This record gives sequence, structure tokens and C-alpha cells, in this order.
Amino acid sequence: TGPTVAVVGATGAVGSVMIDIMNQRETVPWGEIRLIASPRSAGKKITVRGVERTVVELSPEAFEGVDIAMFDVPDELSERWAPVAVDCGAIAVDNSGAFRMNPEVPLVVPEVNAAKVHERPKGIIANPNCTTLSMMTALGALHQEFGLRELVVSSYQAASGSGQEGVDRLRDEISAVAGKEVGERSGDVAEALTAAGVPEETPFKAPLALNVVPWAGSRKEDGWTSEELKVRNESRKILGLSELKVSATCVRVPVVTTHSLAVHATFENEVGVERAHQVLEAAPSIAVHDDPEQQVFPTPAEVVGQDRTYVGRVRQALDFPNTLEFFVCGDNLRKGAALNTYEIAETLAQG
Ligand code: 11C
Repeated sequence: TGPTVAVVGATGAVGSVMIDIMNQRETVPWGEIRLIASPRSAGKKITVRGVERTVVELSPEAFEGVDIAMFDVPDELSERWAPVAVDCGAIAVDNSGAFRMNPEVPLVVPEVNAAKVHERPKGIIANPNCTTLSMMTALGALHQEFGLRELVVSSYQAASGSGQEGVDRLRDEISAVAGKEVGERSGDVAEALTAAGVPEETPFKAPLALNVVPWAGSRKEDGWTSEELKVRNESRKILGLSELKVSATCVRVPVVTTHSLAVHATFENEVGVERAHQVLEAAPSIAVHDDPEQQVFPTPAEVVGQDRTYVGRVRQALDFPNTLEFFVCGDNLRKGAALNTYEIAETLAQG
């Protein structure tokens, strides 16, 4: 039989998507599939690939006999428990931010740098942040063809990037303003939220309904946010371009799921839209939706639940001969989180 795989955080938002992915796969390479979660969720029954399984409590014993442990839990839990899984003989594939920039931990997107899964002195492999991941398959393919030199991006990030709390908040805000004559100023929206009993405290720092918010993640030095620095640092590490020039502005938009990015990518060589389309179309995990004549382009709502990254609006920048502009959408819970982690585990299972 195949290797034993564990899903740590099996009952959480990303863990649940991981289970959907396992159920949707035609075949899986696993012998045993073990579900691990906090004591609160232990004992729950979840059906995976037609077999009802009982969720076991996160403990050192839970990792006995596990070959690959996929972690879909917050940073502090990964930090504590991934090394425990490794001590018990497992390879840990971690979806948190705890180990991504550790030089002894590879940061892997299988379409771009699959071979790195074998360079893991700590026994841990990291999965990138969903914002970085949403553009990485497209950038990796274009980099191979044209040689990436500079990257300027703006993100349009979905509320589910902030977890279930973010989704609930956006839905509450939308209900509070829907069908009402709410003024367009942020104070008016805030007033409508208060009148509807929506609490003042929000994960988004400002009203998200009828608005966009140029802030995602936590505050870092010199005005940058953690999300913007993750896009810079992680892109460099995944592409193996330690000097890549990157500048990002991360923005939260009133979308439930799927992150989008407007990308301005400058290459070593002159670029053309036709060749870029060919390169992107040749990549199985990319869908090119791009026909300006018919006004075909991707939108986040169209990409929810999809495994592929959607790319459109590919243009050669008029004043920059080596630069492509494009718009990319990726489901932040699938390729942005659970799917990429699962694909890393599958790559390991293939040996
Ligand atoms: C967001 N990208 O949209 C974040 C969520 O480093 O894994 C994921 C944070 C991370 O808020």
C-alpha cells in the first residue's frame, strides 16, 4: 500500500478544502488517510474517499506511522507541531507562514520548482502565501521563456484570505447595506453597519462593503504590510531570483473567494502577446481567458472552485518594450492554499 498521509487542521477552512480535493481526485496514492485536529474537533466523523474517518487529537502519537503530514493550521501551531511530526518520521508540508523564509526549508510551487522538495534538511517543505501563489504559475512559465527582471503588482484580495472571520464580516456588511439607501462615504457605510448591529471591530480596518481597502496583513517597517513583503520575498525565493526587483500594493476587495492581481512584469528579452499566450496555454494549470474583441477576461467570481489559474488582459506595455501587463485570478483556498500543499505531497509520493 501507499504512504500514510495526515491532514493536520482537517476541520478548518483550508483543511475542509483539502478533503474536497482528496474526494475529487480520480485516484490517490495514499495507503492510510489520517485526519488530525484540535481537541475541540477530535472525535468528529468525516467521510474521505467513501470511508468514514474519525478525527484524532493533535498529539505526538497522532503522527506515529505518518509519512507525509500536511499542515493547514495557524503559524504558531505549525511552528510547534511540524517539528514534532518530523521527529516522528514524517515529512511536514506546511501551509503557514512559519517556515517559508527559513533557508533550510524549500518554498515550493510544483509547476515552478518541484525538484526543491528533495532539498529539505529540516524535513519541512513550505507552501507559499495565497497572494504570491495566485500569480506564480503564470510568472514561472513566462520567466522560463523571457527571463523575469522586475515585478510590480497590485492585488485584489478576497475576504476569505482572512479566514472564516473575514467571510462572515463581509457577508454581515453586505446584508447591512443591501437594499438600503446608504450614502457613499465610508462614514455613511459605518453608520449603516452600526445601525444594523454589525460590531465596530473588523479584520479589514475599514468598511469593505461598497469599498476597497488598501491594507492586507500586519504593519511592517516603512509603511509596508506583511502581505506586500511576502509577495516580494516569496516570489524571489520560489523563482530562485534573489535580486528580483519587486514592488507590491495589496488591496482587499469585497469578494468572498479568489484573489486577483494586476501584474506589470519586465523581462530580460523583448516580449510579445502572441508568444506569451502560447507559453501560458502550454501550461496545464493555467487557463487563458483573453480575447479583447469579445471582451473575454477572467473575474474572481468565475474562478471560485477552479484548480487552474486564470490569466487575461495580456498586453505589451506601450512604453516598455520588455514588459507585459496581465490580470490573473486564482482561488485562494485551492491553488492558493490546499491544492498547492496537496500537490507538493503528491510530488513527494511519486518519489
Ligand atoms: C490574505 N494572503 O489574503 C492572506 C492569507 O501567509 O498564509 C494567507 C496568509 C499566509 O489575507
